[in-house]
Amino acid sequence: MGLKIYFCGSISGGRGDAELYCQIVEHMKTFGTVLTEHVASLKQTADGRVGPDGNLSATEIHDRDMEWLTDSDVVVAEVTTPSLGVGYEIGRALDMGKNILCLFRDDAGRRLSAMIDGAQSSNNNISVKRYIAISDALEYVSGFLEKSQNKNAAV
Ligand code: 6K6
Repeated sequence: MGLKIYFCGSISGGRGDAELYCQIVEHMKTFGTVLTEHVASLKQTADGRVGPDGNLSATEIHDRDMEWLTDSDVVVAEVTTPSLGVGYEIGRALDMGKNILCLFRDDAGRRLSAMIDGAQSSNNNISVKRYIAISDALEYVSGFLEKSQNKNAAV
C-alpha cells in the first residue's frame, strides 16, 4: 500500500513557491497519497479566499489538517518561504514522532530559521536538505520516501 504523505508549504506566508510545491507534490504522488494536495494548488491564494478551502473556518481548517497530520505516515515540508503554519505543523509532527523531510532552496536569498535548521541535531526524525535544482529536491524526496516505504513494509 502507498504512503500517506502530509505536504507542508506556505499559504498565508506567501505563494511565491507554489509552482515548486506543484512539482514536488506531483512527484510524491508516485509514492502514495498526498493528503494536503491543496497546498500546491495554483488556485490557492495567500488570503485563502479563492481556493478549495475558501468556505472553511480557521478552526475547521486547523482541526482537519491536524487529523490528516495524525493519520500521515511521513511529512515533507518545503520551508524556503517562511510560514507560521508550516513551522507549527513541523513542531506538531515532531511531537507525534513523525519522520520529516524539510527542503530549503539555497539560492532564494533567505536564511532558514534556526528552529528548523537546529532541530536536526537533537532529533533523528527530522532532516533538512538544501537544494538549488528542483531535480535535486526530487531526488531527496525519492530517497526519503523509499526509506519510509521500506520501514512501513517491515512493520
Ligand atoms: C485560510 C486562511 C488563509 O489561507 C487559508 C487557506 N486554508 C488552508 N487550507 C488548508 N491548509 C492550510 C490553510 N492555511 C494554512 N494551512 C496549512 O498550514 C497547510 O497545511 C500549510 O502547510 C500551512 C501553511 O501555513 P500558512 O501560515 O503559510 O498559511
